[in-house]
Amino acid sequence: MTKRTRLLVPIIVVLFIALGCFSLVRADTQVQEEIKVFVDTDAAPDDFSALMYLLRHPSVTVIGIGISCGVSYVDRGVSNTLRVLEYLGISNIPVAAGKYTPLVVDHAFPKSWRESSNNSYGLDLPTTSQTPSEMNASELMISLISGAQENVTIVCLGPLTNIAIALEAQPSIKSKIDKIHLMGGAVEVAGNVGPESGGAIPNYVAEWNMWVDPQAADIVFKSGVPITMVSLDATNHVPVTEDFKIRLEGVMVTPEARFVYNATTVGLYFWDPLTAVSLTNPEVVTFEEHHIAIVVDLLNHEGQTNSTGAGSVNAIVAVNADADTFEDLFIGYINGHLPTTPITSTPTTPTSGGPMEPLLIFAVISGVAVVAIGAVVCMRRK
Ligand SMILES: [Ca+2]
Repeated sequence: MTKRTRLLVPIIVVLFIALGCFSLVRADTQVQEEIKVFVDTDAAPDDFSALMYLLRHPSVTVIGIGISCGVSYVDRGVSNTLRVLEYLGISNIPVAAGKYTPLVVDHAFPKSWRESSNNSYGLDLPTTSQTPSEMNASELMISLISGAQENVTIVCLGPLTNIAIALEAQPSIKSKIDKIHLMGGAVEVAGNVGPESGGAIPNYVAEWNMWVDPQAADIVFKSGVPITMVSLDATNHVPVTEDFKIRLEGVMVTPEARFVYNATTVGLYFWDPLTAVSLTNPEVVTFEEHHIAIVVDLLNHEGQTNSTGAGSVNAIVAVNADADTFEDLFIGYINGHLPTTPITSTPTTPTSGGPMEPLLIFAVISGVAVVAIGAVVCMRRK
């Protein structure tokens, strides 16, 4: 081998390795398309944890937030959400108050739960000078979705009141909604209203969000807008465990991770966080297609989500969940680290490239490099 060849070989090797690494990084950053999201939430601690995941996720852009009449009182929900944004240093996302009561019924979460919103659930949040939108939640939803260049996904973490009002007031926005991705319902499992109210509300078939405003849920499920429903069937598989808290405590470095640590209570479930994670990574749940009908007027069944077994599919329902994968992704993103778990598409949002793409590119380029080096060496020997 000549002196010139000996100099050329390492240069070619370095060049191809650099190209391989560049393609690896480039392919990784192209893993998922941007998802524009409007979040409608009832501003409970697990809502804030889910919101932080969405705000942290590099593929998600939150364009606005509406507050529904759920666990929090609406005005407190608005101020607490603004304080959460202040805590994260975010000041460019509008937050709007929704309707103070359900459309028809007088259902509400237990008063003692709602009053916890008055002191922001004891969570340490800063005060803020940020002010709510002058629009109400439905008006803000209509305005942002109508004005968006791309279609928008609505993530609903509370009762469906504001969304039903928006769909009825401005049906034209339906064509600009990719889907409504919601936490709620119970298909094959029992509801949680009766058990969690200690029997004070004798409804053992409905989930809280659906029970609070069954008429709103009925409107949304009949709207024709694609729905993915993260039901109790799935969330029952992701309890908040002591192990989760210990694991998070051991690695948390971001404000989001510290907040989630303080906001999660062992014995409850990751209702809204599973909903958020299954938006970006649907592989954490198992989906089934259903035609869901909402019970609106049968005593002690209001808000029941019946899979009728007939009619066209109007909802893709998450019926199971992989707790380990969920926890990896949730902790990874809120803690500012890209998880090692491959990112995949949502059912209606195709991705470009899979986890094998960067490896294949690297392998091909490395192979070409080896062949090129061999050829150069052979030529020089001749
Ligand atoms: Ca919620």
